[in-house]
Amino acid sequence: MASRDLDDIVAKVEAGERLGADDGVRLLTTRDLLAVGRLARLACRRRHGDRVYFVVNRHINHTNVCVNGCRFCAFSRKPGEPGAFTLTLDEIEAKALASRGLSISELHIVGGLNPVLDLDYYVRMLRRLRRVLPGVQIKALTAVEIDYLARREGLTVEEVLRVLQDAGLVSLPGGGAEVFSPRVRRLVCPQKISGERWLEIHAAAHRLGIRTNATMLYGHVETPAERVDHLLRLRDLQDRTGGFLAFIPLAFQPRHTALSALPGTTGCDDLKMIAVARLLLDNFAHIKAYWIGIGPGMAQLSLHFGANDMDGTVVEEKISHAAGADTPEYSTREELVRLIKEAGRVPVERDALYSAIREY
Ligand code: V47
Ligand code: SF4
Repeated sequence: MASRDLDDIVAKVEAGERLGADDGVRLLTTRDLLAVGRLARLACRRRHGDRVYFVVNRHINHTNVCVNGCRFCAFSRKPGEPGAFTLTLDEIEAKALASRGLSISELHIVGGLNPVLDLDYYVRMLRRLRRVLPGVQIKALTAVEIDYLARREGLTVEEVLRVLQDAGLVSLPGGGAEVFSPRVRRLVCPQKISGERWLEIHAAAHRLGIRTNATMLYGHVETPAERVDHLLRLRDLQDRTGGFLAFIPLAFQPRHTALSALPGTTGCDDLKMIAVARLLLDNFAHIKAYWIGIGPGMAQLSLHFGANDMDGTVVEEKISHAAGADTPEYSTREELVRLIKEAGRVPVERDALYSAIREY
């Protein structure tokens, strides 16, 4: 029997009423996982019916050199440290071209804050990729990288975004958001831009017509209230701009990081995080289950807990795998279609901006 202590929240969701911070904390902390899942599934199916999206994409990490040193990151290296790499434009082009046979529709490009790379490197990268793969949309550079480039070049964020947009940038990935709480940022990423700055940069992108994603790195030192605060700040900005495409909860992978003593997330936590995101982010169309972080099986289950997107084929993933993720690094179109169909849903292949390419 389901417990009755969420009855008032159930009534709100059924009536299509907006949930508040207290509701969010209660949903995150209840033991009644299935009740939360049922509500999230209702909210998701109201919007999307049976359709679940996926994208045939490729990730490229152009450099792991980073001056920031976030404590949860096992991917980055200081300039000159063993294992540091920076890809040349020829190497980036070769990686992109290697995926040509897969008919990818999105390139996802992120890296560290590398003092050697100037705006011109990124402009030439985007132009070259657009020339060799003209039909492929490029989602590149987190708000953290945009801020770094603006400061490095003495330009405003708007100026940097405009230059990148002209060179072919279509959207920004959601990285760098972590948890907005200043307390959490002080503990896990003290050198990173503030939550306010992250939100400002996404607002600037939205003003220029650049759509963006949002993430939250969960499962380290944050409290339930801090998770909820993060989601509500995203919801506020989305009310003002409507520029966010998707929210992606990122499950913290602790191995090889300065926080390796932490245990990482559990299956119940992963499912609840997806469900609560769906319920609180009532103005976000898409909640993505990132199978790289939680595994293909959990990502498939999360389609019954409010997720409507399985992300993509990815091909090569370095950030979560540097931190010990034991998932594969790539998937195939066929495997994503199979996972979605076996969950009883209709797979829809999409591009970076969520235009449908093909229904299976
Ligand atoms: O911002 C770093 C996270 C992010 C770890 O927009 C870690 O479609 C887990 O933003 N364990 C970058 N996560 C990845 C990212 C992303 C991924 C997939 C899709 C999209 C999208 C965006 O990776 C960073 C940071 O939050 N990260 N270290 C770690 N140990
Ligand atoms: Fe650098 Fe990003 Fe890693 Fe932080 S998470 S150290 S900003 S690469």
